Amino acid sequence: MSEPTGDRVLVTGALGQIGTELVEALRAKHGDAAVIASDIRTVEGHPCVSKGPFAILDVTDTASVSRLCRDEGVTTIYHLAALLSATGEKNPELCRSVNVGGTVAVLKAAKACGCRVFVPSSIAVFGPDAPKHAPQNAPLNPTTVYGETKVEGEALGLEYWTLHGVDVRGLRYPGLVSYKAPAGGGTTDYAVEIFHAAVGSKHYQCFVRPDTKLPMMYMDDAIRATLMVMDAPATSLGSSRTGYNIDGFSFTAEELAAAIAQEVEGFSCDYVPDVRQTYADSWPDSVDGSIAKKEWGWSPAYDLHAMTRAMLNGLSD
Ligand code: NAD
Ligand code: AKB
Repeated sequence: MSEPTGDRVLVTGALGQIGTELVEALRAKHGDAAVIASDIRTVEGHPCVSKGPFAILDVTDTASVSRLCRDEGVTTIYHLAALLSATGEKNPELCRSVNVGGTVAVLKAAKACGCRVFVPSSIAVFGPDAPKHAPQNAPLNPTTVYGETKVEGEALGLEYWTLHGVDVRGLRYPGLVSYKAPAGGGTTDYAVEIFHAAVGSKHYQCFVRPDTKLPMMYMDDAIRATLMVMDAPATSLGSSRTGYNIDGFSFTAEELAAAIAQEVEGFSCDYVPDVRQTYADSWPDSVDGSIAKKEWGWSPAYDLHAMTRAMLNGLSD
């Protein structure tokens, strides 16, 4: 195990797809005892719960968020608790309450306790009027409630930085692909579910059209980007600090199925689009990550084939 760094870290929404791997990486960096995983629920045997401090924390409960930060001497918050697009569009009120209300609670606690904060954004900030290869600075007019909450999250982060000096940073994650935890109710979940089907029944019924192309990223790259942006000197970060585009790679659903079929004999996929197609159609095909590259050196390591092999190996172990 590594030497403690002196940081005291809180991760909200830690039992989700990203938190499962981010807590592991943060505990390797700061020491197990220095990273408090938290979530509104618990899962028996989950490594975030069994391998270090864990707290039940509802991020919409402003007083509890502040109390935990103060009592535990938290110095950095990774705020992952949120509802993703598919779940969020089914319950817009709860989506706004958790995604915006939770972010306000975390920023208030950070201001009071002098914490640094990471708040993830998403490619869902873009809407149909953004170019299909989305630049860093494009019109942000999303057509999903989830996307609106992400635009609001970026704006709140900038407000707390400029008005209150809270060091808030964020990334517009693409769809994330990983095997250690299930995807959490988003539109890009098909790119995760398809691998589970490939190692199981060898057949997947995909809920978007075969030509649906979205920006995606393997989780190892997403965790590396998160640690990089948080480690970057504050002086290198410009006005995109709460919502950097980060490029991974893009593929259509059909290209993903073909990449899997190259590795898994007999794998097949059919396509029955549902309402999530609408959300996917409103998002870009790819993003321009050149500002992240220039300001803090972002460069992805995985492409479609490296990710496919890593996913299949991970699920077969
Ligand atoms: P997830 O759905 O897998 O996990 C979210 C966690 O938040 C869950 O464990 C859930 O129990 C918890 N949660 C829900 N309501 C809560 C509340 N009121 N208080 C505390 N915890 C609560 O999500 P994820 O994929 O890990 O995403 C984390 C963040 O990254 C979110 O902000 C999401 O918008 C963003 N993001 C994710 C992706 C992706 O592909 N996974 C892409 C872009 C952005
Ligand atoms: C979702 O599909 O909702 C997320 C995201 C791109 O924000 N994966």
